[in-house]
Amino acid sequence: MEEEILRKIEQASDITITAHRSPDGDSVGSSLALYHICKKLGKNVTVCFPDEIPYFLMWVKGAKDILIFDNEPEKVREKLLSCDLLFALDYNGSSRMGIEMGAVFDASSAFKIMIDHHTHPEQFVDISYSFPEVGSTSQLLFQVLKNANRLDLLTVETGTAIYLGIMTDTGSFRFPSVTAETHRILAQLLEIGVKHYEIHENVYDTNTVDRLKLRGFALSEKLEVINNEVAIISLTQNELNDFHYKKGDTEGLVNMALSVEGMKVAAFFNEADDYIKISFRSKGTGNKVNLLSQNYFNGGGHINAAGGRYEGSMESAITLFKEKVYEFLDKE
Ligand SMILES: [Mn+2]
Repeated sequence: MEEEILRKIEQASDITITAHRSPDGDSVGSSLALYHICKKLGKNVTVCFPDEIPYFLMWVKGAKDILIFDNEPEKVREKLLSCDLLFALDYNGSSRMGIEMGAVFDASSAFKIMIDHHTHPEQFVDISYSFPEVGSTSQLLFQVLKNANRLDLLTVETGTAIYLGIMTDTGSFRFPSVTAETHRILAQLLEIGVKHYEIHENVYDTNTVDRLKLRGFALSEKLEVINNEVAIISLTQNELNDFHYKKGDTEGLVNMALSVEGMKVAAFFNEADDYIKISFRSKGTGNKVNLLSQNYFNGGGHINAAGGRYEGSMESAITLFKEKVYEFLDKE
């Protein structure tokens, strides 16, 4: 299948790459890695995202050229409809881009290829390259190159983007999804000149004073631990406004909650315009937050990292979580 994917790229003249809403390190990393690969093959290629990229990923080469549907819907619509090859990276159903952009994707007559690692892919593409057991889409992209015998296409830019995606989707190489193969790939990336320390610095050492204070407030005033195994942090619109919240400021807070000794699950509740946005994290293979989110919070994801949304008040969202979370915990 990998050779076929490469063949499709080589046959195409105009390629568009899409990823899910709320871009993260893996969607940005895999999209821009593929973007550089297509460019190296001499293709006309554009990356189109539904909404804006968080500030801590803007340094990735090519990020500034990404078209954003929320800002320029007509341009993005035109790209999706006029290209002859359309990629869906790091998501597995067109609704993950939002209803409007998803509808444009479905309406496009381009040949469609999905490369993704989320469970239960929908049938919305011509080639479905789906590996739910692999930790990141960026790792899958490396796998595509390797199995198609095209590692010659790997450059420092491509390798940097792949490293970024693997790093952010594995909690810096610590989730159970990390395998010996993941480390072999990382080693190969370092061998071609990827500077891992710069990637870590660019992503994790970019705080503003407001952001640090918001995080301090969240941890000292809003962290709740239940039964020594479940941790919750919630932030309302007013609280976010007090610290001049900018997109990305609460990134990773849920992992800090999970870092309390003994925690099996952590949840972060974030009041958005007209709903509550929730991030779930867990440890081990028996605490399945993807199922919790699928069943009660209109979302999904992976066993150890999932997202969801709740229509209603913050209080009722937290109450529902406290009621249902134990159904999804390891019973030992
Ligand atoms: Mn991913």
